[in-house]
Amino acid sequence: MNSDQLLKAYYFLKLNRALEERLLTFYKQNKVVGGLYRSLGQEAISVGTAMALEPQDWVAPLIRNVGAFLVRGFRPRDLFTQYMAKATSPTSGRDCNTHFGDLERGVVAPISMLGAMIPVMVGVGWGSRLQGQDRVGLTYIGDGGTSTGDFHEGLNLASVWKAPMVLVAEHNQFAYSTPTHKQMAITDLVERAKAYAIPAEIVDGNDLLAVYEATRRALQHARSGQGPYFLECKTMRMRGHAEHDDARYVPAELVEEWRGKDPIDRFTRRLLEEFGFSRQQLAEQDEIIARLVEEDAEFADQSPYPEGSQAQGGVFAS
Ligand SMILES: Cc1ncc(C[n+]2csc(CCOP(=O)(O)OP(=O)(O)O)c2C)c(N)n1
Repeated sequence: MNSDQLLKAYYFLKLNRALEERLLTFYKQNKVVGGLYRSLGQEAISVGTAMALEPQDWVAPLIRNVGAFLVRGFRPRDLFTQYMAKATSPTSGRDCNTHFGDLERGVVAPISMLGAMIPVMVGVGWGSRLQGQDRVGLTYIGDGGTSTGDFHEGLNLASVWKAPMVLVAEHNQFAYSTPTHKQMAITDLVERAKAYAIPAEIVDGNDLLAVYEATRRALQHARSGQGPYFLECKTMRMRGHAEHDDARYVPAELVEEWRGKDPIDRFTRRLLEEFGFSRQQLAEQDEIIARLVEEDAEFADQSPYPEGSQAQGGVFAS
């Protein structure tokens, strides 16, 4: 990354976190419709992978990938209004949280069933290959999601067809309340990809630059016609599954250990100590972020709910 990109990465990491912190306040005020799923401690994965994409590539973010939406040009207000089911949201209040996309921005809206986006993104990558276009499809999966049938079928299909697809597995130790060792007899998710002859690597998911560089390698591999690539990003889910879940099943020492590996703290230290940024430069970004988050939070708070009569608009082709 050059220095512009480094500063951008800082901006997106901090924006990702500030946005979710503001959402937490809305949640406590009972203004969020449904659950609030956070990516606390996992921000470097969404931001690092999305920043590695080329503009023509496609990405399918899941609930923990707010950072990918931001990198692709969505604003905090898009997430706020989605979470609050406001008429001004990308789905006009018809769907919640991260259940939205935008074909113009190359963002495919997620399907809730875990693993289902893998065959979809295999199709996106393969379709673009058939059209002679240079696009890679990238999506994400949690450790729990790697135990679904769609994961295995999708990876097998991707490998046999050599589809330009990159799968980023966020190994955050828990699938809801189930620790990885209680749902699979392996410790590394890469084993699952290797079973389908897909090249796979383990990445420190809390190191933004490591994630970015590994994703560049993965995309290069997929783009060159060699087929899919699998990244296992080791990380930790620092909150419950969603905010209603106090995660009492997670040992306190484990959370403490990972608090010391916070991806934003680590990246900030490197910017200051290794890449020559000043505290002043970072503080300027923090101010821009705080203003944007407040402006967009206000916008969402003031936005109306949709009219009932509009419920079917955009659902069926006219
Ligand atoms: C096929 C399927 N089964 C169950 C669910 C309900 N569900 C949503 S998220 C989740 C836990 C996912 O754990 P993991 O894949 O490890 O991702 P994480 O939440 O840790 O990021 C479950 C069981 C679902 N969405 N899809």
